[in-house]
Amino acid sequence: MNAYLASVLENVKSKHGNEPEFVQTVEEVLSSLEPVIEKHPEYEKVDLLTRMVEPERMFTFRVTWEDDNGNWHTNTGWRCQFNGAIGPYKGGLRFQSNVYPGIIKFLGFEQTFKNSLTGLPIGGGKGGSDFDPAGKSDAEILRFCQSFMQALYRYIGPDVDVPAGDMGVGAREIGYLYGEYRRLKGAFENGVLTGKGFSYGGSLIRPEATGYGAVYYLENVLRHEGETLVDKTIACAGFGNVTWGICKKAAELGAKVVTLSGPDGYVYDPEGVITEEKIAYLLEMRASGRNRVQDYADNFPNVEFFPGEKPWGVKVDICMPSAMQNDVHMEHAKKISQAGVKYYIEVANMPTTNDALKYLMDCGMIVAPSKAVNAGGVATSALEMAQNSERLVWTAEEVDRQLKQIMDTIYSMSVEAAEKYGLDYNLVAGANIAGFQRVADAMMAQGPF
Ligand code: 2IT
Repeated sequence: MNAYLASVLENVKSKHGNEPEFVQTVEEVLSSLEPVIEKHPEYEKVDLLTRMVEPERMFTFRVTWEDDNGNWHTNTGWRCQFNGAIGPYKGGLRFQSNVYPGIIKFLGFEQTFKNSLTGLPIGGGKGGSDFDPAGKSDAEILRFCQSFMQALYRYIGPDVDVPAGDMGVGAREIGYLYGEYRRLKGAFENGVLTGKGFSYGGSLIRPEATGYGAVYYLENVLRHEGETLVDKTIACAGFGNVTWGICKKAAELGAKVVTLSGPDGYVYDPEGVITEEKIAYLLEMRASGRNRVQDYADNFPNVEFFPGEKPWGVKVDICMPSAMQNDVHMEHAKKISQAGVKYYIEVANMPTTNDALKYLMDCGMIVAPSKAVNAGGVATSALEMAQNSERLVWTAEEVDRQLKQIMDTIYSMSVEAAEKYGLDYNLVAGANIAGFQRVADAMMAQGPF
């Protein structure tokens, strides 16, 4: 990292030392940008990077709700409108008890580069609450979502800021949030949220899109090595919506996901999560709200459950960490390398600590970064926005075709950006550079604000 980038990072560290996830993602992105900054002194001249690591706007709001026993609770909500240079702010809402400004900021920063990579007109945003949806009744979730939207609705809109789901926010929550927005605005502005149900403006393939997109990206990586998905084994983490989409598409293309994980441990299914019944069961597990992966082992024969452990170190061809941030630490990276894994394809947002990611790359493993790999989700959200503004409904085939094309383009743009700056086949740096470039161009064009 050159002196300019180092000084930007130092400032972020001193200002956000109590937000380690944000510092981590800034460090990861800046460490790829040295060749770009050296070639473009105009960026340093206007201190573009300091501007880029500062959210345009971030606000906090009170969310008060009543539980089923008549007790009142107060949570905090946040929305970070990180960068709107290339389009309306766009990004999910996360409801999880560990949410705090550092999580929202890291996700908003990642989202800015990811959205840029899609090539579509969406800026970066993220939001959420420290509300814990686990064990809440449907009526409690409804009241929480209504209260959340009452605070947020003035600050979002189809051309302003378009939230979506993330952990803890799925189709049910989006429905409740949208219902409240529509009531407050008195208008059918369904382009204000994505991930909606199909009956009121949701896009076909959106539920599958993040997982499908990840597998489409993976196909490109395999093709580069002269390989295909047929007979490949994949270790996934988590068992949520994204992992479900990976299982489905991988099975369709002849590969098999053999591990899933949860807060309680991981399961190993040597036959793979490949049958319709098994894939559908993941949705049941999620809907049950139990948040237990052991249920999968209890429900299907020949599946082993490893309590309290992670699936990193299982012998597979491909690792796809698809659960959450910082799931893979140095100790896991070493196990992954020892297990002879050839491909490490990040899926969750920032699933790897920076030292572990560097270690895996230094081992010679083929590493792909989440901001490229999981961009199919938000890309399909942008396709949902396009359908809403055109008042049209595209077929599943049409959305899927566009999704695949977008993923192929993200992959090739990343490869080309790395090559352009003499970095060989470095998908991590390539994604950072390609994502940066478009936002930088737009910010330079729009003047200093
Ligand atoms: O991390 C992500 O890209 C998302 N949670 C989806 C965001 C979106 O607007 O669809």
